[in-house]
Amino acid sequence: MLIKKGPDFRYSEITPKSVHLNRRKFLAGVPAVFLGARVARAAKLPNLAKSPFSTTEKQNTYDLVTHYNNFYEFGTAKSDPAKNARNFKTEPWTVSVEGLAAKPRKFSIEEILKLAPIEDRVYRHRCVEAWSIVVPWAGYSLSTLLKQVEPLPKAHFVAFQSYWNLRQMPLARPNIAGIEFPYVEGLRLDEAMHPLALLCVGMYGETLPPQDGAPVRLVVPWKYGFKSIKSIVKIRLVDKQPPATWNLENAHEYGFYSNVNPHVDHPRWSQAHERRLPGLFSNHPTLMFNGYDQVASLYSGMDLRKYF
Ligand SMILES: Nc1nc2c(c(=O)[nH]1)N[C@H]1C(S)=C(S)[C@@H](COP(=O)(O)O)O[C@H]1N2
Ligand SMILES: [Mo]
Repeated sequence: MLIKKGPDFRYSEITPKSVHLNRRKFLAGVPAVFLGARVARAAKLPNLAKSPFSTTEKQNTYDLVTHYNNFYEFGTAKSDPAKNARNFKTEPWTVSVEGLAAKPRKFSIEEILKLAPIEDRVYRHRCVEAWSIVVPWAGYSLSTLLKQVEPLPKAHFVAFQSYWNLRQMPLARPNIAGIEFPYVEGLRLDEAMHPLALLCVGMYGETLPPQDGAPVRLVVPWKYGFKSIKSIVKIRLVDKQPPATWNLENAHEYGFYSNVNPHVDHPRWSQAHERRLPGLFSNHPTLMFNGYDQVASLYSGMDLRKYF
């Protein structure tokens, strides 16, 4: 069903008028049989609330942020996801929030969008590859979703899992991408409950484009980018430290914590400086916790060289 009119809220109904009208005009001439595999379009997220966590640094352009991606399910080159995720079908979408919780349940993406006011949060995003970008993400604290299911006292970690489907993601194979799938990540529960940890449903005031992790991803701004898992389908409250994709791949190079830290180099390159895109030179000093000092208390008493 393409444009359904009914009492139930649909993701497509938050599409801006202009896009809707243009699509209608375009679709009017297309036989319905070709419309089965409809693709979610970026839609306006109206009335975004401002966030006190936003940086005032200059934002990168939408064009850069949507054409310089890491999303190995859609290819390993930075330019691959923009091309290969173009037809990624993300409707319908549900996220199962399960495990050690009093009220585990599934949430449709429509429910997630309505759970709390969506905020505009401008974060600096720091990849482990020593480049960084500034993006106006849209979402709300992950804690809002986790509280819905009432984590039990024995839940100490949160495990996340990305969508994985070879029909939609033919490149998402270990022999092609060099990592195992599905992509998985984890946080300690207190990290996941920190208000800075963002459940992200959009960017630049619109829903997420496929290459940036539609329809819902994490953004954990004090950690290296690979912790910010994309296109999430499962969130599980667990008692032990869960597996994380890059740590599984090479535990010597990628730790579970992966806090941005200028004093702990990657074995193959320095983390002391970063390249602030679109700049060409790695000449900006890396900030501890990527500048998000308010998380420091989460790690008091921990040796961050050992727990890197
Ligand atoms: N499922 C999944 N999530 C992922 C990745 C991935 O390959 N697959 N790459 C990670 C890495 S290394 C980074 S730097 C960020 C990139 O997010 P962006 O493309 O929106 O900037 O996504 C992270 N999340
Ligand atoms: Mo990354």
